[in-house]
Amino acid sequence: MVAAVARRPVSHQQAEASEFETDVLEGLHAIPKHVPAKYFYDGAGSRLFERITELPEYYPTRCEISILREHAADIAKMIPSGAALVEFGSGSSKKARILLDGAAPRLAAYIPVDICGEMIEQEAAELRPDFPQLKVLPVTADICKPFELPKEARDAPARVGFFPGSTIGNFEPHEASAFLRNAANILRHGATLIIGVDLIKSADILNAAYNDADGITAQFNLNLLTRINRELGGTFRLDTFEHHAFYNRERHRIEMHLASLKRQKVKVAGDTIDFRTGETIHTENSYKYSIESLAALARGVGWLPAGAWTDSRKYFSIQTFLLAGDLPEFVGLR
Ligand code: AVI
Repeated sequence: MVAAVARRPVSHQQAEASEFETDVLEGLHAIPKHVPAKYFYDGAGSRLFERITELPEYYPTRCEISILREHAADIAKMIPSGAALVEFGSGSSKKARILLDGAAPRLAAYIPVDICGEMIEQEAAELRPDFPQLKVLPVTADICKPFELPKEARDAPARVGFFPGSTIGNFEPHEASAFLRNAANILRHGATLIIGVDLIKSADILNAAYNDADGITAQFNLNLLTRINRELGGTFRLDTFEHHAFYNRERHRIEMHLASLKRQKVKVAGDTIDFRTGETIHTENSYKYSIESLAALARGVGWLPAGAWTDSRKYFSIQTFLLAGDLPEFVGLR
């Protein structure tokens, strides 16, 4: 006989909490040890990331905003009249505002999509008074998984995806391909995609951006251990781990790690984890692309390069892609 099990509905938060535990334990028992970078962003982590974006060494945010401002008119030309603008992982919508300043009157709707429903609802409430004619229709979803757009976006003559911040660089290349494929399935035929991507450059500039003099990136990295201690009953002593970040030239990526300063045992969710002196937890990869290497990745899943712009030092890029249909002339840099 099969016993009947009364199933209680699992809340989104409960599901996320157990996924956190599973991912952390799996990663800490693996060789080499690792924890997914998405877990950086609890309240304190998100505030520390905001501070990173203002650091003198961390150029990406400033460069991206300068490109968006300088080339706003050209970028806006990639947004057809009546289109719906879908921002993937929108967070604060700060960069979308630059596009909306020019394009809002021509848009059917703006759809910010983020896993954190509370944050995008709040952002939407702040955007509406500034763009009273624009339909702002937030969607709470994981941008790496299939999700349905609101009817206004499905019925629009075209959909334009916006994925700023070089967040694509925090995906492994196969995950970046999967994201681009998922975006194509969601935005469908005739869509445009506008992506902000950090570019390959000298190791000195990259190393400085992830090893700031004020130690904010170190705090951001170590905050992951604070989160594990708080949410998973961890016993990490933060003064026994050190922030390491370096550019891996072969793989075109910044790697962030937390290195154990001594041999030690740490408890997490009842499990014991052994560390050797110098052993690290790999916490983040931040891949850097060239215009060509991102184009190759995008082409592989059906997106055709349509435009690219950089800042004057060629540190960062905004690149646009079209899903199918007639190709207009490539604009901006080659
Ligand atoms: C969010 N992401 C694009 C940042 C980056 O540069 O990879 C996260 C970050 N990690 C350390 N500093 C900033």
